[in-house]
Amino acid sequence: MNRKSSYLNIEFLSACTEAKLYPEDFGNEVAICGRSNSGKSSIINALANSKKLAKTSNTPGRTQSINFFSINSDVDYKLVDLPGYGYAKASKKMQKDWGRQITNYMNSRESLRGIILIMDIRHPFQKADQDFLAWCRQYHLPVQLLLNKADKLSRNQGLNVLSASKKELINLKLLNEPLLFSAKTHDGVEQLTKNILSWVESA
Ligand SMILES: Nc1nc2c(ncn2[C@@H]2O[C@H](COP(=O)(O)OP(=O)(O)O)[C@@H](O)[C@H]2O)c(=O)[nH]1
Ligand SMILES: [Mg+2]
Repeated sequence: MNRKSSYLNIEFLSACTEAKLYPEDFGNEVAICGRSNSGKSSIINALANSKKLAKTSNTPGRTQSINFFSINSDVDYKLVDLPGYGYAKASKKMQKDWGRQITNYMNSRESLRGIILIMDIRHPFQKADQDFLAWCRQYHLPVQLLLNKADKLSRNQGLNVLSASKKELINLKLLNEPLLFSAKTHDGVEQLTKNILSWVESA
């Protein structure tokens, strides 16, 4: 592993719509979740310094798979791209499918060590985010909040959202520091890389 690089070597493993298709449940993994369009795919690409590892899209809301990636060619370390939630035009059936998929995954996955939660910095802590956070707490999982698309705000505006978000998280008894992030400028990539490695390596 190249420890000097602030990027991760991320390789696609599989896209799964059923729990029985997941890669074997061993080692340590970190899952990325957030509202549709918050930038999950772009963040995975930014972490790998790639443009095409994960598909980015302006048309959210298709039935999605859970996508598994390996980190730094180590079969024990995985990154998991969970389907996004909160898509305004999602049908009842899609919402139910989402709930079923995420519940199956979170309930069954022994190797899950933490959640990276993505919010669009311009629209943080929406109802669906609050629900998801409450859910993470039930599983006693650490949560790393990324305030993504920080390039869309001025530095000062970004810092204001950051400090308000810290307070929100403390109220929810979630103690990991939120991060200002931009998948576009790669602001925050270095810190997130460190945090992911410390989660998967120290478990
Ligand atoms: N300006 C800016 N746009 C972003 C950023 N991250 C994602 N986007 C854009 O937001 C849209 C949704 O991104 P995507 O990665 O597909 O989101 P996902 O649905 O959460 O996987 C795309 O048009 C991206 O180019 C960011 O940090 N800054
Ligand atoms: Mg995506």
